[in-house]
Amino acid sequence: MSVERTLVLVKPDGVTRGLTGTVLARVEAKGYKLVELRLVNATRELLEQHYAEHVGKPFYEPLVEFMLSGPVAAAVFEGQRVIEGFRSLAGSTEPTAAAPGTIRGDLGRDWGLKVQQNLVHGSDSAESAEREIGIWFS
Ligand code: DAT
Ligand code: MG
Repeated sequence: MSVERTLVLVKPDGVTRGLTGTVLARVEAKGYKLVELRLVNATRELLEQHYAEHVGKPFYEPLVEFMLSGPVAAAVFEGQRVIEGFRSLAGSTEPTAAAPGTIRGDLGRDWGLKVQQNLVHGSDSAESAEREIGIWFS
């Protein structure tokens, strides 16, 4: 069985709040291997590809604007079942509801904005991971 890879993004809220190292350290501490890392000022074109599944949703434009608001730390982590494992470590989408002990639950909150600022992105399937790694590391 080949070792799985996932795309992890520390979103602009995480980078701006100085939490990049904390987030990456938590993923490393769980045991996953960091295999790619770069700081990116995303373009609208890149984000339109990355968030294609969300086009037309009410939070889509606020989400793109948020992701353009500052640098993003893009990383690839590797390990058995890392896609599922990172999603579990990240916690649920809404930081208010995300369980304590998760990245979003411990470090995030609702700021009353049109888009949830929840610190991290993680690929949700092997197909998404392959597609997203190609977008951020081409
Ligand atoms: P996830 O990042 O947990 O995979 P998603 O892919 O459904 O969540 O949505 C992408 C991002 O958009 C998410 O991290 C935060 C924001 N978002 C999702 N649903 C939202 C909603 N109903 N209201 C505001 N922001 C939302
Ligand atoms: Mg998603």
